[in-house]
Amino acid sequence: MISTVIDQSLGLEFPIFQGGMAWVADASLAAGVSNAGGLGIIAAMNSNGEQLREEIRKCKTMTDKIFGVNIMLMSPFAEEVSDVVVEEGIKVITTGAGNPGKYMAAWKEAGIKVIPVVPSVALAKRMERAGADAVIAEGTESGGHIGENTTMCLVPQVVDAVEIPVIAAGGIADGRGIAASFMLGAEGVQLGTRFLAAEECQINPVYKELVVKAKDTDSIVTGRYTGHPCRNVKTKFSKKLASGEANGTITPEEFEEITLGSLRKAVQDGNLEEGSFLCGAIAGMVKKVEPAKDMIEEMFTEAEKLLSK
Ligand code: TUI
Repeated sequence: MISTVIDQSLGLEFPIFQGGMAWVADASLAAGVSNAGGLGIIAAMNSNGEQLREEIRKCKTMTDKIFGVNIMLMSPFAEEVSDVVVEEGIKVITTGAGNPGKYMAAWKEAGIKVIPVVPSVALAKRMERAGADAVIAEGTESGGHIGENTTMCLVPQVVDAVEIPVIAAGGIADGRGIAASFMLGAEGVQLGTRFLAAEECQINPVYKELVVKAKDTDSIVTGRYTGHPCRNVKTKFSKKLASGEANGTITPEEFEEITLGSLRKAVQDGNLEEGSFLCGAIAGMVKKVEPAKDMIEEMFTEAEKLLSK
């Protein structure tokens, strides 16, 4: 049985987090993963304080297990949602796309475990100094907005640089990836793309089908020239953006305009013409839609077998 400081300190059955995917990670998915023994996470990204409170309360009716909230620090609502998590008694927060330093004191005072996502060693060290309880080292294989370093290179370097536990993310979708993460020194894993295919995940069926049908070469990174590179499923839309970026026919300002709201169009409407279907480079390994519980049990059975070799 795989057990680490992460599952022990959070009271999980398995040391696995579900990524706080914007527009995707709602009460249904978070409760599904938490009920399966992992840490389900609600994404606060697109919610204001009251919308997040409603989603948290809904999740409490769907599971009596621990679940977390991901706060996207670029959100215009970051300030208000940072209060709501305290008021609602949330025990774990993950953060992305910025430095959670200014909220740290209030969260720690409320006894919340704060686990920032970091794309580099420098940021991991800064987060440790600021009081983070652990960090999620996220490689460029991840879906959505990404850093430059790969999971294979980033995780061991972060493990060597900090004393707090490290959770590996990016390019993990089965027991082999989980076992590999532990070999790199991680104490846990975070998966996003695999959970897009969970039965409990409420995304448009068009999105699920794109992920399940994807092969190894079907993810594409767009928007490097805006300073916010983003990994998506290769579609006519994302390929058009990539070529406009490469040949200069779409300016960075036009790019931002075209992609504004495009994630919502993918998740809710399955809009292939104007939607950004964020996914990781591992989408080619996600083969079927199934309950989160079946995914987690199968992955940990496989990881345990590999690690005991
Ligand atoms: O946050 C992510 N991935 C995301 S967020 C997202 S939603 C979105 N939609 C439209 C525009 C912007 C976002 C889709 N995918 N991953 C975690 C992550 N955090 N990756 C990189 C970082 C990061 C970057 C800079 C963390 C900290 C940081 O700090 C800079 C600083 O202020 O020191």
